[in-house]
Amino acid sequence: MGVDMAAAQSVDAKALYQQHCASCHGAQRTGLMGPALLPESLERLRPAEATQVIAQGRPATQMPAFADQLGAAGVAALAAYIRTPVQPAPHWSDEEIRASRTFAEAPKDEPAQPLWHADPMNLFVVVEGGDHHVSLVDGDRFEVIARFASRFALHGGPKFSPDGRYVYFGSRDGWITKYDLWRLRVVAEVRAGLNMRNVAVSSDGRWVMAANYLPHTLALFDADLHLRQTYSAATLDGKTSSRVSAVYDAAPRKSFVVALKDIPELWEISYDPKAAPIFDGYVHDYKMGEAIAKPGFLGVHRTPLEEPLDDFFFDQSYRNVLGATRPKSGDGAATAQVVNLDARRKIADLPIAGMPHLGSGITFAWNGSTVLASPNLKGGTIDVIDMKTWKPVASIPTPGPGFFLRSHEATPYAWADSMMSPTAKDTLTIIDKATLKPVATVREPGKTLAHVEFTKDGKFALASVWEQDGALVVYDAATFKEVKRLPMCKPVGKYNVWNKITRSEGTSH
Ligand code: DHE
Repeated sequence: MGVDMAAAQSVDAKALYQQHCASCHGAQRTGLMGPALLPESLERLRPAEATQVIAQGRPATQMPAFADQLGAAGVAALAAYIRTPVQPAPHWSDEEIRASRTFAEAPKDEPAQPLWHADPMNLFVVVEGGDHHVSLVDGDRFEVIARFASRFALHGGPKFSPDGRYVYFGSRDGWITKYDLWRLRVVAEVRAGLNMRNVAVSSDGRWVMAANYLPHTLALFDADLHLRQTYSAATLDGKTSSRVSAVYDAAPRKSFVVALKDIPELWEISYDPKAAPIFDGYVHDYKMGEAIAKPGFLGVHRTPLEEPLDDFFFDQSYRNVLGATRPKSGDGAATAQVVNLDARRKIADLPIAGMPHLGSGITFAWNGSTVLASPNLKGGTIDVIDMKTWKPVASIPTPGPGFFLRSHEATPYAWADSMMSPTAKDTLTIIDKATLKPVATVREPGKTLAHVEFTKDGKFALASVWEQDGALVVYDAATFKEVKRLPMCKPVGKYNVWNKITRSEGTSH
C-alpha cells in the first residue's frame, strides 16, 4: 500500500481513532476488549507490523481490516497516532483498580483435588504467545491436559501459590489472572496498571505485588486480588517518579525486592508480620498495616545506588542482588553490580558485559564454590562468575547470543539458547557444569529453538520451537535425544510447578 505522507498528515487521526478504534481499544487508548494502544505498549511492535495490522486485521482475533474503509493515508495516520503519548497522561487510580476486579465464587462443595489424573507437582504451564493461550502439560506422560485462552500478551514467568494449586499470570497490559490449575477455572482477575512489567507472589501465599511502567506504581493485592495498597514509585521527597523495572519475592527474607528504572534506589518491602522497625534513615514512608500495625511491615526500605537497575536476580541465600543496568545507547556497555541487602549497599562490581534479560541466569556448585552463569548478549558467550570472590572463572563459547540458560540440580548439564543470533537461533548448546565446556548441541534447522525447563526429576528437558506453528520438544536430559514433540502456537515459555515452588537453582523464580 503506497502512502502519501502529506495526505496522511492532513488526516484527523484523533477523530478516526475515536470513530473506528475507541470502542475496542478504549477512548483513552488504555485497552478494553482489544489491547492498549499506548507508546509503552507498542514498543515491541514494529511500525510496519502496526500498519499491516490496521490495514489487514489480525487473523484469529476480532481485529478487522481497515484498508478499504480508510485508505493508505488513514491507516498511516492511525499507525503514527497510536505512537503519540495520550494527553493528559492516562491515570489508573486505586478506585479503577478495585472496579476492574472480577471474582468467581468456587462452586459449592468443590473438592480440593485436581479434575485430571497426573502429578500436580510435575505439571508444566506453557504460555503460547502465538495465539494468547496457555496449555497445561502432564510432565510424566507429556500430554496436554487442558488449553485455555489467556489475556493478550502475557509476559514473564507466571507465579505459583506455595502449594502449586494456583497460578498468577501477568499481561503487558496490566491484567493479573489467578487461575486454579486443579479445577481449571479463572478465580479472579484485576487490572493492576496500564502497562505492567511483572508480578511476584509472596512465599507465604498471602500477597501479590505488581510492578508497573504506567502509572509509576507498585500495586499490592491479597491472594484473591483485592487491592491492599499502591506505592508511588518516587523518591522520598516525591519530586521524581520512576517506572518500576521488576519485583521479585525474596522468600527467605519474607520480602519483595523492587528495582526502579529511573531512580537509583533498590527497594525492599517486608511482608513479615514480625518485621522489625527500620532505623537506618532511609525509611520514613512505610505504611502501617491495619491488621498487624508493626513498623516495617509492608513498608518501603530504600537502598541508594549509583545508578538505576534494569534487571536483577538473587544468589541462593537471597542476601545479594545481582543487578544490571542496560546500556543507554546501542554501543554503550552494560554495567552490573552486587548489592548486599543486609549491608544495604553495593559490595562489588560484576565483571559481565550485561545480563541480557531478567531470569536468564542460573547458579550451581563448582569447584568447591558456587558460581553464577549468565548468557552474555554482547559476546554470545556464557559468563561464569565465582560468587565468593565475584571474579570470572570462565567464558563458555556458544554459537551466538541467547536469552536463557537453564539447568536442574539432578542433571550435570546446563542448556543455553542462541535465539538472538540469525545464524544459530536454531541451536541449543549443552554445557557440562563440571568442566564448563560445551559437550553437545541440539538443533531445529532454520527455526528458533529456545527456553528450556526441566521436569521435576531433572530427567527431561523441554524446549520451545518458537514459531507460530511451533512445538514443545521433549529431550532426554542424559542422551539429548528427542523423545516427544507436541504442536504448540509459539510457546514462549514453560514453567514446571515443582521447580518453581521449590525455587530450583536451575531456573528462574
Ligand atoms: Fe522478557 C521474563 C522483561 C523481552 C520472553 N522479561 C521477563 C521478566 C521481565 C522481562 C521483567 C521477569 C518477569 C518474571 O518472571 O517475573 N523482557 C523484558 C524486557 O525488558 C525485554 C528485554 C524488553 C521488553 O519488551 O519488555 C524483554 N522477553 C523479551 C522478549 O523479547 C522475549 C524473548 C519474548 C517475548 O515474549 O516478549 C521475552 N521474558 C520472556 C520470557 C520470560 C520473561 C519467556 C520468563 C522467563 C522465565 O523462564 O522465567
